[in-house]
Amino acid sequence: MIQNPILPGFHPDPSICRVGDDFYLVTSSFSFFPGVPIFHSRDLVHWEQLGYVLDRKEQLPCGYEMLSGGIFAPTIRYNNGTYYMITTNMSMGCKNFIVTAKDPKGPWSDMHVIEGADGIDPSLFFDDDGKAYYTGTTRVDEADGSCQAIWGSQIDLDEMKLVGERRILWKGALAHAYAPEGPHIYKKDGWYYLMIAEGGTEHMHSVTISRCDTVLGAYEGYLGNPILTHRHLGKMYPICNVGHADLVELPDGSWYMVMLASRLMDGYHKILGRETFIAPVTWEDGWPVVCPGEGKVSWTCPQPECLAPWQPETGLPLETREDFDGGRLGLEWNEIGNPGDEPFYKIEDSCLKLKLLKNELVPWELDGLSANVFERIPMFGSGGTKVSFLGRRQQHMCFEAQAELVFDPEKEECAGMTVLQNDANQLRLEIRRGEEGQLKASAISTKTVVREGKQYFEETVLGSVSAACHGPVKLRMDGTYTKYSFYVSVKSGEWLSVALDADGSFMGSETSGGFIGAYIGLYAYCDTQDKDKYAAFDSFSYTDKSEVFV
Ligand code: 6LW
Repeated sequence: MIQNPILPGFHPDPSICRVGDDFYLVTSSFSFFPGVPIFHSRDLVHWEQLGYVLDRKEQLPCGYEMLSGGIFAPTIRYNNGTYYMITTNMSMGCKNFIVTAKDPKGPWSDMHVIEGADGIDPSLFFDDDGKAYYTGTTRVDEADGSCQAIWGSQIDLDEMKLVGERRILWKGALAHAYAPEGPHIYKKDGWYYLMIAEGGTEHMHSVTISRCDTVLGAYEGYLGNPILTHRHLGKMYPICNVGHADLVELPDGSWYMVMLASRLMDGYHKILGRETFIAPVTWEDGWPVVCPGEGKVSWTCPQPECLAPWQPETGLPLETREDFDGGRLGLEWNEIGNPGDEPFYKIEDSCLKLKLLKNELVPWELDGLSANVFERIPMFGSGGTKVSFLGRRQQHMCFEAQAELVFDPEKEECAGMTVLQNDANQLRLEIRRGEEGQLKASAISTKTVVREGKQYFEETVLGSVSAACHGPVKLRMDGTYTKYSFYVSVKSGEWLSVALDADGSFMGSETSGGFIGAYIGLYAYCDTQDKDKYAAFDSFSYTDKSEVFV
């Protein structure tokens, strides 16, 4: 059996390709660095993370301010000895670019920006005659206004240039389809199939398909569209937002689909963001049937019979226990925005040391701006300053995170642990120097509220405790569905509660907007200036407690 989600936690817009017995899968990463995580499997059941496609600063210009900027949906394809990853960097002004590699583990090339390729969600298709094609999204003018559509063009991958005429291929299955996007072309039995997502990436998401006998012709929609959606299942069905998919053919001619979907917690809350799921596909009368006999994505699906059992050496970075004894961080750790020239963290003396930078974890510069993420992204370019944050995805409904902090803060300095969603939707356990010189731990929530189309940040202190000591101090966060509890300990074994069962439901994408899922992170800053001083974390652990905290 394959267990869904195959990539738990924030892993949206999956794209998959098969090369012989090996499957490779990439997902979107927005403003997190390194970008575009790449996964490998040989049986579609077990997955390992190979690394990241964009792991050099030159490949990922983006700022720390806009978590939902940066890298949108990637596509991975293989042709004739070369792997191609094509995607959009929104923080570069919506530029589409390709990187290539001979080995999916890397190194991947520098960016090749495709001039004249507008829109998001680029994909590549290699035809049998050796020609390659680009597809993406664009806007077209219609008699009754402009609408989004899927366009295509031949592309010369030696020159990394679009060639020939550019054509509108399809506008989606519905008469006025909302957000036709995420296109991929496949060829089967002489037909070109164009599969896309429609309905927007939240509850109304869906997968639709069309076909044509020429690659850049006018595609005709399938009468049975959508071929997959969960929007008709209502908001009680525990897997929702199903859409943005990619297909892969197995060696025996059977097919599977990977797609994004979100798991719900405590009602209709999507704190984990959009995750990667998988489902079997059959073909009937020349069209795909997804999850035959069931019509919806389930928690398990049959394992492909033609693939030999396989166990990866490393697997996915799901749980973390770090004493920071090694020289480098595990693959699960991400920072926000381009790393720049000056490292803001170091691993030294068996500690992770975060520099006290002036940028706060709450990007106050976004307070009062448009609530529309697409209007905000262009306001912040491709980077500059940093925020001192390192985090990993929240991948489980219930978890416990702990860190040991060795830090003697001066008045305007702080460090802590956070669960962070889009921009200013976050809960923090923050350590500062109190008025009387004691150490003070506070649990703080920052939430975005929208008024008249603008977003405003509201910050609330949920609880505080003080201790007459200079550290070290242990921090603990327990997440139980939408509730988060915060504790500190200055004596071994004794936990003091700072805030219990704080409401985290506002962090779900259904209210917080944007495209991210929750991260559990460590951070440090100084209110007044960048300082050449570090907050040291001696250990960090993130543990799945789904079986325990129920
Ligand atoms: C992505 C678009 C989408 O580019 O959301 O779900 C956007 N689909 O295809 C960001 O992930």
